[in-house]
Amino acid sequence: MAPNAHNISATTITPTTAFNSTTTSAPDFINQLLNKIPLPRWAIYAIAAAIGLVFLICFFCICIKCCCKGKKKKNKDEKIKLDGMKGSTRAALVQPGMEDLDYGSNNKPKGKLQYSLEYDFQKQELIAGVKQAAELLAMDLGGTSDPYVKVYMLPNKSKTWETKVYRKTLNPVFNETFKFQTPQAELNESTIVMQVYDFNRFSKHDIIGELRIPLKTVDWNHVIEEWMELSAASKSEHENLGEICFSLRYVPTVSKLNIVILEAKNLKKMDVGGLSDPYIKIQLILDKKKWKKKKTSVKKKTLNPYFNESFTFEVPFKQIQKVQIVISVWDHDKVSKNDAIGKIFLGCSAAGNQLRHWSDMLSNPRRPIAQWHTLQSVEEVDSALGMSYKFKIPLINKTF
Ligand SMILES: *[C@@H]1O[C@H](CO)[C@@H](O)[C@H](O)[C@H]1NC(C)=O
Ligand SMILES: *[C@@H]1O[C@H](CO)[C@@H](O)[C@H](O)[C@H]1NC(C)=O
Ligand SMILES: *[C@@H]1O[C@H](CO)[C@@H](O)[C@H](O)[C@H]1NC(C)=O
Ligand SMILES: *[C@@H]1O[C@H](CO)[C@@H](O)[C@H](O)[C@H]1NC(C)=O
Ligand SMILES: [Ca+2]
Repeated sequence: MAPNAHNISATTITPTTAFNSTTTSAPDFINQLLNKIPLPRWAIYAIAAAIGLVFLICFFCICIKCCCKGKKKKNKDEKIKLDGMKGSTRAALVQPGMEDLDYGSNNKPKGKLQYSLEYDFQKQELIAGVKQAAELLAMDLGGTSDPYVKVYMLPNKSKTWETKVYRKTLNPVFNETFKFQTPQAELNESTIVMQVYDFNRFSKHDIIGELRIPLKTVDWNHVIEEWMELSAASKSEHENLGEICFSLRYVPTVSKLNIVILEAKNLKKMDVGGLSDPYIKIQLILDKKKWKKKKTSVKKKTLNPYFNESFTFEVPFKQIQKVQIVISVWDHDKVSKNDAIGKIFLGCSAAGNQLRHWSDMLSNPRRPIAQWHTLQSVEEVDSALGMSYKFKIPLINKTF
């Protein structure tokens, strides 16, 4: 406090002194000035030294901060490079199964897409152009992809357009436009979605990345045409994947969690021109790690399987608050690797219907509570769980 006060008095004195002694030499001037300050010399020197020290510390702080920033940035760059390398070798050697995706790879660049947007006020239609993509993430053996783009509008996903598939390229030129009949008044609430997929002959197509453009931000006086980085498709909306019914029962006294998988219906067809062979996997997750898992038998050629299979897990009461249950529906496939049709997860960190089911179970110990659930996309659930799975080599590689 004290040095500060003296500092102020010193500066207030300065102007008058300076004005009176413009002709005196510098040392004299400083001496005069020091004499006018009602403090002993040593105190003034001490204050000056203190102020100097403070400045020096500030200077060092700034320097250190600058250096650290540089270092951090470098680390990040290295990390990205490492990730990218890992990704390309992985893609080149094997195709990871859906459940083996490494969620750290969500940060990996997906590539970029050049699109255009235009609104025809006369016809009340939106014209969305998919121009070209560049530097797409490789999804196939040999470090390439077979890209195509799906375009649709939200919230009313009435029509989904698709471009042609371009084989074995990471820089396709699509040059296609798609029209959406949309009244002007609804533009503000709409979002255009462009998703870049990798086509696969015998298995589920992988999504490479997506753009989501909220139309209220667009200035319709011009034709928009620009490049944009693709982001991970984590927020994809619910296409109709199907529904599943199961019951949950928890008995705290014996630490038993009982799950009865009852049935599923309207499952999405995974085999081209055929029915699926569904089975259900139940996975318990604790602290973001796979803990326990079980699965049902496979039901042949049906989209509405009936299971009525019961599973019991030992879950101590202190874990029940932390555990997450992932219930996923799979299509058993003898030819290629199995595909997940959809998933949901329950637990205290779940939301909506799933959270309701979970808390109903907890508030009714020993009683089985059954409920239907709408399946969500694998990507959506996995990104909500933020899991990091171990990478396993699948038995059968996805080939073209
Ligand atoms: C894109 O399509 C338009 C018309 O459909 C054509 O005039 C143009 O040359 C095409 N551009 C490329 C790069 O293929
Ligand atoms: C859409 O939003 C913009 C700005 O937010 C506003 O100027 C415009 O009037 C809105 N259009 C309609 C049709 O609501
Ligand atoms: C969505 O569709 C409903 C009825 O089909 C319509 O009333 C509504 O305005 C549409 N909303 C948008 C944003 O297109
Ligand atoms: C379901 O299984 C239980 C025992 O496992 C059995 O008692 C019950 O009758 C079965 N329900 C139906 C509808 O098959
Ligand atoms: Ca492919």
